[in-house]
Amino acid sequence: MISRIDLRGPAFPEGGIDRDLLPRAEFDVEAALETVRPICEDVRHRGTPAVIEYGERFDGVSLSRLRVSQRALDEALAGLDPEVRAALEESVRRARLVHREQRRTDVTTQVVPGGTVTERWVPVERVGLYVPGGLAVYPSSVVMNVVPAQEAGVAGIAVASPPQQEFGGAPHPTILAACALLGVTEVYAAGGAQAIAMFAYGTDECRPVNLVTGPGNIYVAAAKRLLKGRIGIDAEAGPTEIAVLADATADAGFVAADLISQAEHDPLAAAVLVTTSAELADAVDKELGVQVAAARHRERITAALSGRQSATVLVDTLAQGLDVVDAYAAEHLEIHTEDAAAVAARVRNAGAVFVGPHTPVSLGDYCAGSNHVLPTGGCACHSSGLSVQSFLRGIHVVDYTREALAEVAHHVVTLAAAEDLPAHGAAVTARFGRPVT
Ligand code: HSO
Ligand code: ZN
Repeated sequence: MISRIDLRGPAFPEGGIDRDLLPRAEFDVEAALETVRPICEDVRHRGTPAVIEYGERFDGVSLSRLRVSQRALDEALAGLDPEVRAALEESVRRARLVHREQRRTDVTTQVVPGGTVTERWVPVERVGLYVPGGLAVYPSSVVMNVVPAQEAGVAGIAVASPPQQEFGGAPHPTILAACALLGVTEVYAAGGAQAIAMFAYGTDECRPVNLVTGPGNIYVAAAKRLLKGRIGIDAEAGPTEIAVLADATADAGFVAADLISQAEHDPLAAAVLVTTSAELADAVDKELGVQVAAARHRERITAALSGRQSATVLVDTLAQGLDVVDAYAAEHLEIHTEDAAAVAARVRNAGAVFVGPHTPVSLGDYCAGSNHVLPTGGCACHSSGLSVQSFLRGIHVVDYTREALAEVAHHVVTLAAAEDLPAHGAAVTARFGRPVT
């Protein structure tokens, strides 16, 4: 079901691994840009009626307003299964523990006597959090977006999630309940590119936001790319990915279960096993055969595992395995090896690392305390997952006295002259009424 790439022996590219050699889902955001451009423009000019019309066209619902009433939020929470509520509460509690530690304190550096730079951390004023509602419904993503925003001190938090035919055009009730549980009161029944445009440009119902976070489908990703600059974005999340680095000590049943767990998200999801043990690879194949056949979503799991984005990669050594997983830069990386913690410490590129046999990705998806909004598509080599930091800006507050300025003035004048920007130098010398060099 899952294809093999054999990099053992001389096949291993010693000069470094070209990341294009490795499997990756087809996720052509560029192509989707042309589809979303007119939608975003339309929302920009016509506002709410345009968002409602796209909801009719794409989600098959007809709404008179997008904002979900407080009553609907309260009712959703009241109707939430108590077990789901308890699980969400535990998820929130653990996420808060971790994210609270990420808060930044302002730091003042005295550069010279009388000259200081303070880095002040200021939350973004207003954010739009997107919660998808396609193949699956993710109240857990509400937690993963809202908790860091709240811990960062964001004052205005708006959530958008696609309207569901089944629920009279409201977002899924568990999404609404999760919002209510977290104290989020501003929720919109809007999905796709039109939701991102609504956040970016604002409408009569929804004031524009400064930053949009959260995963979504390719149209959401394309709208984020298009509107980036006007708004900040976290990342253009693509299909989910799991990589597993395993040696002969790994439990094939666990590895197969974890590969399947992420393949369950999407026919485009990627599952990559990198191993030093051909025996383990065979055992995992066997387990996949058994476990997939019994899985509820076996169709999309099979599509994901047999797609060109998934593979088993055979290597000779763990060091080579680490090179492969670093080149791949997976959203999620599990380590199933001897001394897994030491191996994990050597990983350079991954959205999140899950250490040892008892730390499956699905724990992190819900209840580890870590965040599950993570960089996909190889972006883990330059970006981090969602955190409190995603919702903060560091502002340098620079404060120099006359004496401190005088002391360095000649250097400023010299550098300004070197860049042929004498007015820059003059702005300094003006303070002293005489040349400073
Ligand atoms: N694994 C997904 C997140 C998720 N899983 C939500 C279950 N629900 C992307 O990290
Ligand atoms: Zn998941």
